Amino acid sequence: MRRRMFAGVLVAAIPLMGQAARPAAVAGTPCENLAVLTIPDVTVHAAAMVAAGSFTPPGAQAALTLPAFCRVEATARPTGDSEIRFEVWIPPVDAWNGKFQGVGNGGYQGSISYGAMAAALRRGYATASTDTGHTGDDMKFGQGHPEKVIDYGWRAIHVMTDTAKLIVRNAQGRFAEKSYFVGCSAGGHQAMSEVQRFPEDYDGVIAGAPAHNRIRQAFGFMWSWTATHGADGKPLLTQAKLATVSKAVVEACDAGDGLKDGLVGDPRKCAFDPAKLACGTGADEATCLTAPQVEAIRKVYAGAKNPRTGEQIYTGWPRGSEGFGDTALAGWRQYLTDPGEPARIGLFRYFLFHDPNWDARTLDYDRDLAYAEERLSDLPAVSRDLSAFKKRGSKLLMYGGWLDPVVPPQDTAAYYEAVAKTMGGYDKTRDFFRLFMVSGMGHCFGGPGPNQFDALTALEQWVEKGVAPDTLLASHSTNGKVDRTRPLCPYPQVARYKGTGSIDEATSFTCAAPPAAAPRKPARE
Ligand SMILES: [Ca+2]
Repeated sequence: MRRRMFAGVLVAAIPLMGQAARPAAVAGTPCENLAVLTIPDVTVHAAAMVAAGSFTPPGAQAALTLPAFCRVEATARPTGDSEIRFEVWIPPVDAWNGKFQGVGNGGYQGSISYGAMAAALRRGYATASTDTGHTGDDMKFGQGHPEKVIDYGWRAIHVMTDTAKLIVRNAQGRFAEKSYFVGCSAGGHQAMSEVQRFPEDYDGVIAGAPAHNRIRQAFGFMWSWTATHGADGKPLLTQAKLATVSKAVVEACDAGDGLKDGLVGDPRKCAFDPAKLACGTGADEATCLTAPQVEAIRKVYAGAKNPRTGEQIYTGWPRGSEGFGDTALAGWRQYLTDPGEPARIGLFRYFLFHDPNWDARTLDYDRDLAYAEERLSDLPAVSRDLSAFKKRGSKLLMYGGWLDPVVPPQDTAAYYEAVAKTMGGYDKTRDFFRLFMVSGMGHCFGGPGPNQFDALTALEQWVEKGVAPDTLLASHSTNGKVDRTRPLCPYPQVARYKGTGSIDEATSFTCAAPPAAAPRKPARE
């Protein structure tokens, strides 16, 4: 694995002295003066105070309401082909909580995450975000630009982190006391890359729905698109059919987790077969499945396999994720069935084969996987040895939704199990790394289950006070009104109903070992 450490030497506008531990009375550099910082391979384009009130980010439709901050805009060029834009937002010294927060991105989207920066700033953090070295989500940036693929894979976030910490130090007169990274989806991938490649960068890391198994996920998208489309490229399944399947999954498996609450606790324990919905001869209605539709769904559940060795390349998508809500992201539509071509086909066209006309039907799940893993080793972040991060004393909080139709939750849980095995068991893992799986949650948020929770406060308590999160309190709202709360439990524990009290109240639940693999009857207590 290539690892180009960013040479973070900074010629500061003020003398670097032993000021790190002193209180805020130490003067920093006025915001405007940060524009003249001389940082190797970095150009600071602008540094200016933004007054409290309304701020409309570049390219955005809606304005954000923000407290006052110093806005620094910069570009890093750690290689001759790099063009990594990033921003650093710094609260005035009396509003600063003394901490730094790097925030992640979504998809392959080459843009700065202003919304996430705003959330960090409102909590008093100095914060930074990058466009990861390109603009746009279509992956064409990688064609003939291997260094830009590396920037996307891991370098941009690290360079941003390194540089932003120094800029914050100059602005405030001291380094941040603690640094956090917060991300979901691609941001979860970035989080895991930092944990594995640069364990010194962050004291606390939140990795939501981590898309860190990046290459195999792309093979999974190819597999599931092929499974759900006819030879003519048309989708085999409509929204109505997908919704029918999700309803049938709940009917079949809701009670199997010990509590009939409209949610399937862990879909890996649900053996629902879509053949149960098979149409009668000749019929094709929204409430039933034709034989090709049954086959398509079975293949998506089963996941990509190597045809020669039988190896499972990537897990399938979970039962229940087909169409659990009305939006394209609340089911298979956005990433599997709606697209005219497989999602992330650009990885093959622009990153791997350098052929914009590459035909998905020529994909070889054996040789091409081996080739991709060799050539694109800068993309995934799936190392199971997190000992450098653990040894440093840093903490990692991961979460995933059991209905995620983008990053299959089985892959997230399997990764945690693999790390635990490598690190010497669950006991030696949960002292620095906890996973919270969320029943009834889709991709990063949303879904029929309680899916809103404050992971950052829990992580702050863990990092700063040594109080590890034994539960996270999650809530579900309808029209802005909370109608169910539930504890989230550190994997492999699950929330178990105590047997009395409302099933819509978190206090009626306790975290416990999961029920046996094949539950025979509802848990009593
Ligand atoms: Ca249930």
